[in-house]
Amino acid sequence: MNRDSSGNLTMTFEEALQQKKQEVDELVFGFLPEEEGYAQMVKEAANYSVRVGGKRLRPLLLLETNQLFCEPAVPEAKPLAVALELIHTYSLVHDDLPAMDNDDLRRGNLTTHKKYGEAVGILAGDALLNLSMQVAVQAVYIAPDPARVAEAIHILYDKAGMDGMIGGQTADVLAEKQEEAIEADKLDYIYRKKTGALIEAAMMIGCALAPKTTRQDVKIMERIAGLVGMAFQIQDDILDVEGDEETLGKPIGSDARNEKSTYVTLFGMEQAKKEVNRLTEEASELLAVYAGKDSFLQQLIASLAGRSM
Ligand code: GRG
Repeated sequence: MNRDSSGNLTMTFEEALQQKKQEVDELVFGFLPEEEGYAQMVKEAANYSVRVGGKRLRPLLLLETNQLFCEPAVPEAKPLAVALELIHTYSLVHDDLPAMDNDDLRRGNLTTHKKYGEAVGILAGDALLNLSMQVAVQAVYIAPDPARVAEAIHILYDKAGMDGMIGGQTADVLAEKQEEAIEADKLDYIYRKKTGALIEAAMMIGCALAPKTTRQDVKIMERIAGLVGMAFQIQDDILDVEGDEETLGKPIGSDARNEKSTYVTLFGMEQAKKEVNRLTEEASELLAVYAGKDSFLQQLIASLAGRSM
């Protein structure tokens, strides 16, 4: 706890983050299926993938961006935030499969296919994507302005799709097969899409759902989130070289083992760290029009640049 200028006790950023993350956890868990019936195993696997942990960054960004424009957040932001986390989780489950990264550990635990087998792993990813849509449409029924929810759902599946995250993942998977080092503009595309697209979706949807925002505001959020997403991915590359395995919950050095081109292999560690800071500062400057530098959202974005997991 800290004291403000009037002597009142206030939560530190870390305490507020933990509290908000716990609220998101409870929100997301509330939409998970009962584990029963002949399809019990796929439900268990889907629930396991969600419950096993994670920073809940994307729903936090969505809800906090919404609150920039309307306090408290509009109720329809909640199903959209959950849907986004479900899409993110499905993407990790599929990314870990033998046909993609073939990883055994995620968030310090067995990956879904390692625990439940490959077929159920694939199905659990599919199920989470399907559930995301079932959850997202619930927002239509509680929204005073369904047109804004339609726009939000459009953004979500556009950013998750073939010109978004799936497009980036495809280019990434294909680039791993190429012999020579990756071209810088292709790496930029992969990072913007594979990692950046869902972060853009988070801030754009948060903004689009607020009653008085304009398309111009949503565009500005896309730009800010694009910078945040790029910094987030480059930091991921840095952590794969310098991170702590226990904190990360997975082995480091996987990029080097797979001879994968990353921002670090292309431009060096020093430049990578500089770039994370530069991108984060630019995002913070643009956001300052909407959010004071000591706001939770600004602090959240700043914390990502120094993250260790
Ligand atoms: C399979 C369609 C499909 C897409 C996969 C997200 C993704 C696309 C692949 C993951 C590859 C990867 C590890 C990228 C680094 C950045 C990233 C998205 C990390 C995971 O996100 P975090 O750190 O994860 O927010 P937690 O566990 O905290 O939720």
